[in-house]
Amino acid sequence: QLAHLPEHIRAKVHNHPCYSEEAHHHYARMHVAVAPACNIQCHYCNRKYDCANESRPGVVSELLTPEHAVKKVLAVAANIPQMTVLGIAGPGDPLANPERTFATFRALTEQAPDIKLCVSTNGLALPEQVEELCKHNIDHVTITINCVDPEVGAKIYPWIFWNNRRIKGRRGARILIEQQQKGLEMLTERGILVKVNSVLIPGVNDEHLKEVSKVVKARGAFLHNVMPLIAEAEHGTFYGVMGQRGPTHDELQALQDECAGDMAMMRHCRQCRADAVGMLGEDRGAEFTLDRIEEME
Ligand code: CLF
Ligand code: SF4
Repeated sequence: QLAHLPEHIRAKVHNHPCYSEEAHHHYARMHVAVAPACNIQCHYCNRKYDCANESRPGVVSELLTPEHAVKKVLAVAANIPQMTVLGIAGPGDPLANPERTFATFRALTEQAPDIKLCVSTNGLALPEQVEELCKHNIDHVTITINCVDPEVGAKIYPWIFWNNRRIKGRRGARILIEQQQKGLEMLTERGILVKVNSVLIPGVNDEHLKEVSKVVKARGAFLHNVMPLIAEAEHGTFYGVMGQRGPTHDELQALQDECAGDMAMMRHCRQCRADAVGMLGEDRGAEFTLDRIEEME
């Protein structure tokens, strides 16, 4: 799977469990939930739970300060030698919490320079943060891109928070789409590997995602991860309450196959929690609560 890649890219992905299918059998990742705020609203999100752009909706992660996050990473690294990647993916949007996110990255660059840093964002604040991301030596960024057409976007995003104002409907969606595409281009120009996550929402963006795949590939995205919408009424999201269904397994696979003509597809995503620890699909978070870490010290 990696053999066709140039050496410098292989070096970046060979031990990243999300960017390489092969690597996820051997290497682990962890997330620290340091980023509570968000700057947009998605119809599949309820703020009580983790950011559903990258994480499993319906779970509540333990919010950490950057200091506690660093402690936790060092404790996990000492106990799980396969842990190669530290990601920040919530519970809100990491780039809507730049102080907390970058304080964590800064401390880890100093104290654990071998751990790869990874971040996942809705993209709204991305262009203004690209230089800062480069300073922290981040090679992997995920942007959740569910549409490239504001008409479709208005059915997914009721509003965004932009220049201290709430902007609704198509106008908001247009700004979000422009920021995502600009951010994607800026990152790929700088050699950062960008994974695009798309949430498949039947009847809303299912037909449209093939176009999304083409557009992001043309802008240099490395990998496309089409994830199923998980909408349960009890999660209290707009979609959940409106009875919007998620895709069937066959629908998801069919769309991944159709997009695959255009670019590499990720098919082993486990929709991790914003505080996940361990191999993909594994959750060892309970072994590394703050109480336990203090006992270890
Ligand atoms: Fe985390 Fe995401 Fe980085 Fe991976 S998860 S920030 S790229 S280190 Fe991976 Fe989990 Fe799927 Fe995300 S399996 S939800 S794709
Ligand atoms: Fe929720 Fe994440 Fe969307 Fe923000 S970006 S509204 S946290 S799903």
